Amino acid sequence: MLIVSSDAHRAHHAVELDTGELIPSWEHPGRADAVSAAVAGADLGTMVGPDPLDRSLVDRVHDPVYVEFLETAHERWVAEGHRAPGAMGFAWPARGAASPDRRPDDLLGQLGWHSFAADCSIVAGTWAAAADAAACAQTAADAVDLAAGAESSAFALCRPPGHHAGVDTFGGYCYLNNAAIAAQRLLDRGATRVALVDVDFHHGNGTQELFSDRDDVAFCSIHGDPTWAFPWFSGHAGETGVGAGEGFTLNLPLDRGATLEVWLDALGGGLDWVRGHGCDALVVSLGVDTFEGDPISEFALGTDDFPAVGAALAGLGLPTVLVLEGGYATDELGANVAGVLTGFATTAAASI
Ligand code: OKP
Ligand code: ZN
Repeated sequence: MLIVSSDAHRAHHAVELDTGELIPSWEHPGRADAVSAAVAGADLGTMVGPDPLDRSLVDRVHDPVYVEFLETAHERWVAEGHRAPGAMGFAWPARGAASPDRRPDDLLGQLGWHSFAADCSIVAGTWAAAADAAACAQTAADAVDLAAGAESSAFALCRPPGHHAGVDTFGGYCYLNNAAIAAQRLLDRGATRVALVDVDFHHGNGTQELFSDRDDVAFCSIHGDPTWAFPWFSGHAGETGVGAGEGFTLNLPLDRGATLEVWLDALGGGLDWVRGHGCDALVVSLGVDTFEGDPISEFALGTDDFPAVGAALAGLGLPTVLVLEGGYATDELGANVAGVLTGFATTAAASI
């Protein structure tokens, strides 16, 4: 398994608005460093840096106006003389009350226009980190052999994560949708349909938005039920895709406290659904915030459970790109991610 990572993430350290307080973000540089150390120690494969980012790939996944906004927002923030290190909006186009398609000219207005949550901000290093994370996903997607099975796999050690980033919005610690960029790259390389399985605790609302009207990506997400879990406004079982994409989205919301048994039962259903959709490659949005000790999530998987997650995913027998998403229990994060990857690699090797 090729491992793709970059050090550019270290300059992205932001604050978040958490229950009325501005705090250092739960999504911090120590996360990627912990994953990197654990993955190196697990001897899973060669570690490389990313190839240069293909901007046209990013511009086909996201609105190019949004990508340009992300790239320039911090320099505009500095030029306007604001004191805070990070650019963050504070007013959003509310449901039912906003003029459609009237993007404001002003930076603060655009920060609201292009975001859906105040749990992340744009600091000096954010664009470079997000662009390199996307490049890691692109490079991992280029590394897998589309004619092979699960024995051909790559891990993109992305930070910041990506699955909450939509067509033209950031939020939930995500700016560019790394997993969607990997999926689009696999399609560009000749895959006819890509399965995108999101095992992060939170609903992959950005990924769902990007692909909901398409039939070339089958998207399945297992997550805390949006009646009580972030991002609250999507991820219900009734959301199954729209137009040509009808039937190509599957949401599996679960109650609080899901154990491995409950959770794997849902994943099994999701993987059977994927098997019925004729996919020739797999992208995994790999969050391990399903861990029982995660400080901001409410499932109950143990460190010893994670290899079974990887083994189940390898059971699809598809060439696979695993993309890092969430996981905030920093002390156990490395072991939990390495556990998934080891379970995946062991099962994939046994199936050849
Ligand atoms: C990103 B990913 C904690 C605030 C949490 C939203 C969580 C974003 C999760 N009180 N902010 O899906 O892991
Ligand atoms: Zn998450």
